[in-house]
Amino acid sequence: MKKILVIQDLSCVGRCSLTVALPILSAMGINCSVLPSAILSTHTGFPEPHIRSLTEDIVPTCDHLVKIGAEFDGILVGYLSDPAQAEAVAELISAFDCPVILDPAMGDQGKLYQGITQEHVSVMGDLAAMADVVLPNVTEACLLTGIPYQEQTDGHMLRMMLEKLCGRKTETVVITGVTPTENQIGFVGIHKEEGMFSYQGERNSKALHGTGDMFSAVFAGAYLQGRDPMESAQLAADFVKRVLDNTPEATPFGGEFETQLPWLWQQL
Ligand code: PXL
Repeated sequence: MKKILVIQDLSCVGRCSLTVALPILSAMGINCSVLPSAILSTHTGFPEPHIRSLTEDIVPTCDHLVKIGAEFDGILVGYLSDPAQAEAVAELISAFDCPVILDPAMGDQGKLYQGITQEHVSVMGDLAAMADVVLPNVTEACLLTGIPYQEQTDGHMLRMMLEKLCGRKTETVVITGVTPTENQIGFVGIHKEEGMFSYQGERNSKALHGTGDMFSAVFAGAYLQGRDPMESAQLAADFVKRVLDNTPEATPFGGEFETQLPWLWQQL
């Protein structure tokens, strides 16, 4: 059985990060270990969440995992609550010899999430350069490349961002939430050797917290099960679409992904 370590916050209420990644990866038949980077009462889409940062616990936890001989087939890194966490995570990544998938969760629809600073954007950029796969949305791709955000992206802008983010270590980049027309949504990606790929479907106009976390979890599960980046991203996009279609109302409590886990299981 494949083993993954997921490093993200644990938000008590409001589906996102670990409360999404753990059930999804388990349903995909992956042994999912977790390292909570912070504990929040809710994600930051609710006003004034209580936040306990676990930055100081990341390196000692990592040391203990190394000591007991823990090994992983992949590491998935998502939302981090402060810039110092990115440095601790960089240290952890160096201690394990396995592919790293990074979802540089920092913002959406042209805006930073509550509490994310320019320093955070800068250290996330350093972390992105250490990752094998980077999965930003359009906003995060703009932040990481310094290209001004625009909702309606064009092919030239997307290619420029993909090429900038694809680097010495990074061999795959997938930019999510690309809207070529008002009624379409999808992703564009690049693989260092295979070149560019893209996928579009009908857009569901609901905007829900946590859908990026669902995308990265499904992508990571499929990728660890041996699917190529295009297939992994396609499964992730189809899953998110099903969640949006099957969630009656967009609320900060997030998308009803639980009902779609049997479908996900059947795809593998
Ligand atoms: O879905 C991204 C995310 C994850 N975790 C926390 C968040 C957000 C987005 O707002 O606040 C705590």
